[in-house]
Amino acid sequence: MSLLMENAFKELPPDKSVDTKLFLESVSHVPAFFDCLESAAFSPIKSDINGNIKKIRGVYLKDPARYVTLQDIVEAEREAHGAQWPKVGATLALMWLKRGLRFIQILLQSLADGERDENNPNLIKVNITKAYEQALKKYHGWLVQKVFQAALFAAPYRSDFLKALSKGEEVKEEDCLELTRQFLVNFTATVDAIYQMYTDLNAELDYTV
Ligand code: EIS
Repeated sequence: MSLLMENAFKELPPDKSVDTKLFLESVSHVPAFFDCLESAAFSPIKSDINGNIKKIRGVYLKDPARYVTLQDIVEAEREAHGAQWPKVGATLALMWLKRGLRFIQILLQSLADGERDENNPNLIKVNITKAYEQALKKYHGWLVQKVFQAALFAAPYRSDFLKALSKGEEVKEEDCLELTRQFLVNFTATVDAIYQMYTDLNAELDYTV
C-alpha cells in the first residue's frame, strides 16, 4: 500500500478547525516520506520538522481536553505569553511546520501536475525549486539559501522519489501520481486552514533565519 494513502490526512469539518490529535497522528508520518533522502544534507531538515512536531505534541499532551483543535493551542498561548507571542511555544513551532508542509504540498502538486524539465525529465529540481521559492525562500537569509542550493544536489531522481512514496513497491508512475493527487486533497485543505488561522489571529511573522 502506498505510504501516502496509509497516512492520509482527515477531511476537515465545515468550520475548518484542525483536530490536534488527528493532525499530530497524520503529520508524524510525513518525515518518513523522505526516507529515500539518505544524504546527510537532509538530516537538519528532518530534525527541524520533527522538532516542531515534538513541541506541538508536548503542549497538547499537557491538557488534551483543552487543546482539542490547533487553534485552541494558539489562542491559549496568546493569552499566556503576552508580548512574546507569537514567537513562542507551539505557536512558533506550528508557524514553521506549516511552511515545511506547504513546501511538501507544492512539491507533490507540481509532480502530480506533470511539471518537469524536458531536458532532464528524471530530475525533480524544478519541482523542488518551485516549492522552495513559494514556501520558504523569503524566510531564509543568504546562508540558509546556500544550504538549500547544496541540498538540491542531493535531490533524488524522480523515479526513486515516486518509488519511495509507494514504499519501494513497483507501482506504475501514473498510479503513484493518482494516489498523490488523492493525498493532496485533505492535505492541502489542512495546510490552507492552518495558514488561514495564522492570518486571522495575526500570528504570522516574517523574520528570516
Ligand atoms: C525554526 O527553524 C524552528 O523550526 C523553530 C524555531 O527554533 C525557530 C526559531 O526562529 O526556527 O533554521 C531552520 C528554519 N526552518 C527555522 C532551517 C533549517 C534547514 C533549512 C534548509 C533549507 C533547505 C530546504 C529545501 C530542502 C529540499 C528537500 C528536497 C526534497 C525532495 C522531512 C524532510 C522533508 C523536506 C521538506 C523540506 C521542509 C524544510 C523545512 C525547513 C523549515 C525551516 O526553514 S521550534 O523550532 O519552534 O519548534 O522550537
